[in-house]
This record gives sequence, structure tokens and C-alpha cells, in this order.
Amino acid sequence: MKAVIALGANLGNPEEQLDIALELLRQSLDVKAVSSYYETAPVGGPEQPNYLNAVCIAESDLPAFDLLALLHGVEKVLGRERIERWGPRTIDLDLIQYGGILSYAEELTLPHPRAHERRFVLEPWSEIEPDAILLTHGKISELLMNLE
Ligand code: A4P
Ligand code: MG
Repeated sequence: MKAVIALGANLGNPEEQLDIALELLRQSLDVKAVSSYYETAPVGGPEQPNYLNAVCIAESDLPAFDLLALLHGVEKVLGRERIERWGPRTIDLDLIQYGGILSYAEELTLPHPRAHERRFVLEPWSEIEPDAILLTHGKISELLMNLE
């Protein structure tokens, strides 16, 4: 199944952390495409540094919760500490969409419930998959246009 994974970092050395996170993902997943890295203004949370955001697309056969556990494992390796929701972080890995799975569980909501309104997710995603469809909200090209 196709997994769309969003990466974000705004503490330490964000570029290096995105590089390492992607390298770790490559060891467990068949990474098909990686976007450029985008510098973005923080959305929500306290006053905090700008983010570096990216999106990657990977093929995986893992059950969804195992894939989420893998993402949490990579966050842990990179020293992520959960202090404050929406607060600054060395790395954040979000599963945006996984095949056709719809999930409303709090531990794993699929597609990601805020992806449709976030330029820092939609813009890098559309760079590597311009025709992509977010299952819950439709064509990402149109979602992006409507953000303008
Ligand atoms: N969880 C549920 N569904 C998912 C999913 N699809 N992918 C659960 C990943 N995790 C999911 O996440 C909180 C809980 O969400 C986890 O326990 C997981 O089981 P977290 O990573 O611990 O906390 P968080 O990231 O602070 O919260 P959340 O709700 O994921 O925040 P967001 O929506 O990811 O926002 N501004 C810019 N410019 N760039 C950013 O990358 N990121 C955020 C975080 C805020 N502002 C930003 C950025
Ligand atoms: Mg998160």
C-alpha cells in the first residue's frame, strides 16, 4: 500500500534530522519519492522557530499501527521529546494517508485529520504527486488552491 508520510522539524539541525529520518525510513520501507525541503512558518502552538517540512511516499505492507510504531521509533532515535502539543520538535513524522484506510481511532486517525488545511503538508505532497487525492477531502491541487 502507498503511505504518505509528512516530516517536520524546527529544533537542532532540521535539515540533518530530515536527512537522517529519511535514511531510517529507507531501511524499513520502499521509499518511492521525497519532496524538497520547505521552510515554513509555524502553525499553532507557542512562539517557535520556522519549520523545515517535507513529504515522502513509500510502499509498505505493514499493518497501519506497525507503520505508526515505526514512525514513532524514528522520532525516538532522533531524540524527540513530547513536551507540549504543537510545540517545537527535533522531528515529527505524521502518517497522512495509508492506502485506502479510514480510521477514526485517537491513536491513529487516517487520513490525518488536519492535512487538508495545511500548506506545509499539501505543497510538498503535490510536488511529488500532483494528482493525489486526499480520501476525505478530494484533489490536493484544489485544496491547495483554496488555501490561497
Ligand atoms: N496520531 C493520530 N493519528 C495520527 C497520524 N495519522 N499520524 C496520534 C501520526 N500520529 C497520529 O502526535 C499526537 C498523537 O497523535 C500521537 O500519539 C499519535 O498516536 P504527536 O506527534 O505526539 O504530537 P503533535 O505532533 O504535537 O500533535 P499532532 O496533533 O500530530 O500535531 P500536528 O497536527 O502534527 O501538528 N507548523 C509547521 N509550519 N510545520 C509543522 O510541521 N507541525 C505541527 C504539529 C504544528 N505546527 C506546524 C507543524
Ligand atoms: Mg505529530
